[in-house]
Amino acid sequence: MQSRWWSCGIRLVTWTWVWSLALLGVWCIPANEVNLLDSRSVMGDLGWVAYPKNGWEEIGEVDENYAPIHTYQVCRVMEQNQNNWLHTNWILTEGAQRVFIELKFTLRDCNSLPGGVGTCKETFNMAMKESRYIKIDTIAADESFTELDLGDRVMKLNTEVRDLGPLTRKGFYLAFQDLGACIALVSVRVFYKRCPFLVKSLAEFPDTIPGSEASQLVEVVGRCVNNSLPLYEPPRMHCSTEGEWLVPIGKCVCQPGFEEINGSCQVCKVGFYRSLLESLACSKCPPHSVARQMGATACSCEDGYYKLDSDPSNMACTRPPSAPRNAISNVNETSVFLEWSIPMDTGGRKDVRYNVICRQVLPDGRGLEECGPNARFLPRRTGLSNTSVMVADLQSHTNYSFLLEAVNGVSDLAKGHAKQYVSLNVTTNQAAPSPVSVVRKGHTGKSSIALSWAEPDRPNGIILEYEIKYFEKEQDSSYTIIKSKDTEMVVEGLKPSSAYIFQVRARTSAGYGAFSRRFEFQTSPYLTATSERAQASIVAVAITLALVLLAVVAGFLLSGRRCGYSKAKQDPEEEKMHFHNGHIKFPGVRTYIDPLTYEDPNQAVHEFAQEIDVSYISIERIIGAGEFGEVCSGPLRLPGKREIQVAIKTLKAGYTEQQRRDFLWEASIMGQFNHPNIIRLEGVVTKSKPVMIITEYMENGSLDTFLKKNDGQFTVIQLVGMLRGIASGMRYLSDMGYVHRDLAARNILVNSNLVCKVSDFGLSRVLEDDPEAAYTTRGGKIPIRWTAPEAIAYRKFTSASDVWSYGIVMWEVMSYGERPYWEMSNQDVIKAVEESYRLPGPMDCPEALYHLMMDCWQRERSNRPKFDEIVCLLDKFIRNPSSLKKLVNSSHRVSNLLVEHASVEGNCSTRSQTVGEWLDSIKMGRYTELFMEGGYSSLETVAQMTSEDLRRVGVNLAGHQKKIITSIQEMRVHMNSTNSTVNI
Ligand code: ACK
Repeated sequence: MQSRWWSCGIRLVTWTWVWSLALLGVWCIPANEVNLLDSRSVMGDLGWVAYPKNGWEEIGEVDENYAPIHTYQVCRVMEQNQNNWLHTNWILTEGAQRVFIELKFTLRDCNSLPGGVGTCKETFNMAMKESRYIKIDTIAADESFTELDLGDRVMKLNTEVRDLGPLTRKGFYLAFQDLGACIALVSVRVFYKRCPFLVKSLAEFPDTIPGSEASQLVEVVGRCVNNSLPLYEPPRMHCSTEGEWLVPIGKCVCQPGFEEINGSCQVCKVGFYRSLLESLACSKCPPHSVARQMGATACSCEDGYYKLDSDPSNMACTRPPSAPRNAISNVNETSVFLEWSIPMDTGGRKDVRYNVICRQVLPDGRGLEECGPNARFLPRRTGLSNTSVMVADLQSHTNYSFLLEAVNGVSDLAKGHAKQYVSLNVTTNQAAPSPVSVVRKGHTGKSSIALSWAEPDRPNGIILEYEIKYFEKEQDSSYTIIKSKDTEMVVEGLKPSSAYIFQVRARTSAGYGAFSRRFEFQTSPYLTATSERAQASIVAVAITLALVLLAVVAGFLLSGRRCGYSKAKQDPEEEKMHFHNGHIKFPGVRTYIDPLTYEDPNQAVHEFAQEIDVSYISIERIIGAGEFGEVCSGPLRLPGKREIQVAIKTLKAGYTEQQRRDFLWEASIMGQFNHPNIIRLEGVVTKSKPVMIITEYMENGSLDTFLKKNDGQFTVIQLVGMLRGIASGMRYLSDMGYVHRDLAARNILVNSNLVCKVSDFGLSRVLEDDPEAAYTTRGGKIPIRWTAPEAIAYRKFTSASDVWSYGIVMWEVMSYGERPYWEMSNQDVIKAVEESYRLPGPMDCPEALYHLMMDCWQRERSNRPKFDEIVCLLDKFIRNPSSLKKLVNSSHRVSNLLVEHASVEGNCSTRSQTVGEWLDSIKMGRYTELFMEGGYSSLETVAQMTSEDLRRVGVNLAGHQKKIITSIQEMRVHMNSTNSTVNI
């Protein structure tokens, strides 16, 4: 028998060539693995020690390239009580705390051995020693071989990998213990994984050895390559124990004056510049500007050309405009209507405005004099945006000289630039005098009333006489007219105690002006002389009071007129308040401006979006259908800029003006944002058809479809990385005072680096304008499932309602694009949410994330977390993935079950207490910081902690551990008593 088994051993050896290169695999190893030992690469004797000597034996073989194959075999299956050890040499760890051991071996199938082989084993043990031997694992073969296989010359080579850590010493031994199996150990490879040096987004990440824990991520802050800077935040990556770089956060960009070429920052050439961190490539200096040095961050204007600080850096330098052209006048009595054409040269700017200088030609060649304050300019004298003005209330029969001047934004900078005017000489006609504005009553007798009045404001010539028309009140079918050369007269022959109506008008050689308004005065009754005097003084007081009242009313009317005017024309202050939509504007914080505040929607579009010439865009393919037309993609080649891939939203033909406005509305909003997690607007095409909105291209399309396509493909940390991006974009929007209202995974776009960006800025206005539209959104679908209850009930849309929607997006992400509330009807969803039921935790969702979702779905909106808190918490999870280890309790994730909100939160008293308050209450407040850093930010997560977790967060004193654990146990009892799930 012995020789039979021995021959089996010999046959094993004989076939070793079969697993030469082909079986052992090619000699190259993955770039992120570093070998500490590879038995295949040792040229001489391995020098491993076998004990007892007749146990493991080394069979020296060579492969077809004559490279050594060190095979150790043992096959003492027929003998009882085998205990054969094989010890390796000392293996240096090179600083790795976690190593992997890859074994390749064959193992004989015991059943295939002839006769009852009672002692035969099909496993062996692997052990390691730092200070003493510890068993690593029992190794079994996936496939063992039989005599038959040997006959067929088929070797069933097994590969097993085990990981080992945390290691604490500089090195260790490995040992293999055979207890009576028939094994050939063909190769042993010990290696560790490291995240290899990487340059990503212009940041260098050094060779990094992962942490010792299996799921630990080591956060590494990247170093921006030469001539680059971090954008917003220092770039970070996370090195996993698998030696993979995960969750990129932040990035570097070339500093101004440099551009990114092949992963490094190259200086801008002469004639080129780069000013903004956000733009990528150096751009050619715009017209009329130069960059004489390399590395320019801006171009300077040629002589005679200027730039405003507020002009975009890619705008050409400009100059003041030439004079207006083709000026004509049209005289109507004492009004002149002036009209002109835009200047031949606008100076390269769109902000051309016009000023009118009005001068009266003095008689007898005495020169010119500025027009007095009486001349009225409609709409105004300076800063006219239209090419016409009405000048009214000039003097009649008078020569005027008007100078029309065009100015633009840089006119004030061009001090030495001679102003250019177009002049117009005009002679006014004679107009009738304007109406007398006030008629006053003087002494009143029982049959007479003394009247006086002022000359009309605009006599328009010499007043030849006044006509006074009067009649007894309510008897206006007959009246009397008397004339006066003066501005006073006594009307006599009146009835005592009677009310009379008086009106006065003036006459010049141009004719009569209009009558004044009606004035009512009363004659005196039959009275004694004294009482008549007393009466007169009372009347005088009354007149004074009436005049005061009149002045107040006139003032009120005038101010009312101003309001009306400014409302139409928008007073800048009023505009400002309106712009900010009720938000207080703090200096330095950019605020979203509602395009509704623009009277002309086109103006809003061009304020925030760059017009792109359609010839720079090529449409290559259709990627989807939007609400207004097709969505396409293709390259955008702007002159002097690098070609980029863009998405092109088109407005289908036959649109109405309202549809065009609604379509471009989104661009007016998107153009105001500049953040790595908000879709970037490149510009609009409005000057040709079809009208287009051009945005950056997002290779992976919308998040919901992307997740469904890649169900189960991402690590939790990758999903959290996506959620962090979305939260960061939303934090930016809420800081800007913008409420999204339609935050959902379908409105998030994903690029090739898995960066998520918030998009779709169209809905808010529809909801604003149309009360019905709360239930009929653009896609015909109601965003009820994503919308906070207060927004559904009474349209209270705030950043807090966006936080609710964010919670739903978290749920969509963690369930890989599942439809929230599945097939429940919208009405049922509203009802269930109202009754405090909430979505259950998705499958395999970390509990900490589910708690965050539940917090987003707090009924009381002030209790929901803010977006900056969400970003902060997600950052903590990423830094400390062990906080995501615990998955949601299965009772919270049964499909079609909703969860009662209170059940996850615990009762109100537990809920309202923070972790810090609880620790304070048991005098352990000093650990609050450590708990937060460890990801234990809610009492629900704390309630799951074990003593081991406590040690991990850094509670090392036994007495403190005991105190905290006791309190946690009490907390659990309390929570369990309120825990329930409900089927609806
Ligand atoms: O899920 P999708 O592929 O991503 O299909 C829709 C479609 O157009 C209609 O909206 C896709 N889409 C929209 N904007 C972009 C963009 N900026 N980059 C890539 N795809 C986009 C969206």
